[in-house]
Amino acid sequence: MDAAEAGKARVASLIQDVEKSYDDEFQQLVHTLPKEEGWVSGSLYLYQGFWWSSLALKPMISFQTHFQAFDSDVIVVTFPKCGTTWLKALTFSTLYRDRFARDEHPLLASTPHQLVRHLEYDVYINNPCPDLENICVYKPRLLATHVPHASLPTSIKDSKCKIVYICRNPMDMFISLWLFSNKLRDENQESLSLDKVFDKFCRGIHILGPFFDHVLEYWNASQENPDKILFLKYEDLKEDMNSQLKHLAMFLGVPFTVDEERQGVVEEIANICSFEKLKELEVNNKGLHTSGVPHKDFFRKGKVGDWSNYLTPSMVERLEKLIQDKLDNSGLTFKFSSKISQDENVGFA
Ligand code: PAP
Repeated sequence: MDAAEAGKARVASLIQDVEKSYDDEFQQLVHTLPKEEGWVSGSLYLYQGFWWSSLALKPMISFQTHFQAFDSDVIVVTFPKCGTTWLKALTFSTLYRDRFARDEHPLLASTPHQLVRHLEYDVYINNPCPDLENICVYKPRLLATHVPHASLPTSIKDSKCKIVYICRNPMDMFISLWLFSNKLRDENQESLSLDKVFDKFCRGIHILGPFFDHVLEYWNASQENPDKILFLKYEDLKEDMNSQLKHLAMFLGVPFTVDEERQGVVEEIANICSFEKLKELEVNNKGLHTSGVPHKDFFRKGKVGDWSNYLTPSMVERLEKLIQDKLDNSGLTFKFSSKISQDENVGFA
């Protein structure tokens, strides 16, 4: 069995196991929730205004109920397929850069997802009260989640811990999610057609959807409290990694020194975390993540604007309208192409 087949089998069996593990109380809760067919196996449940997979719902509620934040914690929050893998690598490499020698960078031996553990898709999956002190080898603790702002554990909101959020233009995010979901579908499931999932996406029925609600919650919270939440965009990282990295380091309270800048530390971090570098490392090409996803499936094309190879003009038109409706007056804009021109900006800069 190759990694792709092993991944499909693992995802399907994990979802079955998790669903079987629902106790009576949880079953009762689940029965009250609106339900839709998932894009992979299992179902999507609408919980606190967002669609959760049957795999992550229970662990997310454990996380929400039991997690105690420290003031020193750093939480990477992402919308799925918006740069989770990349931001984990960048934040880890920036925050802990004085802990390892350059030629012994932990990213050479572990995947970004192993170094920055995901709360609901990893650490809380098999354990409602995981030992986070042991799980987080380096301190301050650095962890990741997709949880919407309104559903964050109170201690994250009330403490001084920092949140780094990343999102991406919804067209590239959607295509990435569609292709990723198709890779993970069971052998006996048909591939998801673009038409069918596009309509679901526009109606917000997808993992952690609606996309715009998730993004706007964090956008508004970051505007209100910029010292607490750093709001990043995938396209900005692609366009100007060095200044984005300096901004990240400053936000985390570990600004690059003049000496570090002279020595090229910023460029080194950008380089080791780059799509090209991570994609070719052996560690990212073998094995499965705790959620069953083959590690290599977190790396596909890593480009801005790939949506133009898939979306039809009428799909683009529908999405542009949706973007305008949702983001109007929010001050949030997206870039849709790596060669930015005024025409290619929707949302609108
Ligand atoms: P997740 O939310 O499921 O953990 P996430 O890492 O956000 O996944 O999404 C994967 C996307 O990020 C893929 O995009 P694509 O399908 O459009 O190609 C993947 O290629 C891209 N990606 C992964 N690592 C990097 C990186 N180092 N630099 C840029 N893009 C990356």
